[in-house]
Amino acid sequence: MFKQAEMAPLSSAFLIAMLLFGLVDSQLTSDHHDHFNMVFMEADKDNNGILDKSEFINSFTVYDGNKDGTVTKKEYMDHNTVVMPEHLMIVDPMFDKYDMDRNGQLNISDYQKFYPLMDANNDNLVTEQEFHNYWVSVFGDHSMMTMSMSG
Ligand SMILES: *[C@@H]1O[C@H](CO)[C@@H](O)[C@H](O)[C@H]1NC(C)=O
Ligand SMILES: [Ca+2]
Ligand SMILES: [Ca+2]
Ligand SMILES: [Ca+2]
Repeated sequence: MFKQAEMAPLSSAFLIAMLLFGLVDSQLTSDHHDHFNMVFMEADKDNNGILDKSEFINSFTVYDGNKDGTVTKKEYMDHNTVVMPEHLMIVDPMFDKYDMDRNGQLNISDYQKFYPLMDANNDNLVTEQEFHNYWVSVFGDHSMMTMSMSG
């Protein structure tokens, strides 16, 4: 295991390497699908296969380690790294997608603006299928990766 202080630089280098040699030129792997499923299941508190808006907003607090209402990229990465280190390469670009106002931090306003993007049929509910389709469409778009690497 890495010591805590070494985590950030190591994981950035790892990410860039994975983006360059892995994701950019390839399709989604089963790890990515696993990660989408895991995030969905973690947020769908009543396990009914539908992520309603309040469940989605509440899922924000899972990442907010110090409970100050803001989730930094480090907090977000730390949570996901602890849960599943091999999912790291997909977590960084997911954070950037959630960050609707692009200020480098997440708060509830970002989540409120983000929710409708996943709701393909505009019925104010996000089904597991909609959630999955959304992320598959994001990561099928290579400009997402380019953006993440340059930003
Ligand atoms: C979220 O952050 C943005 C940018 O700092 C800010 O304008 C907005 O008021 C914040 N929203 C909440 C709910 O704190
Ligand atoms: Ca639910
Ligand atoms: Ca933000
Ligand atoms: Ca829907």
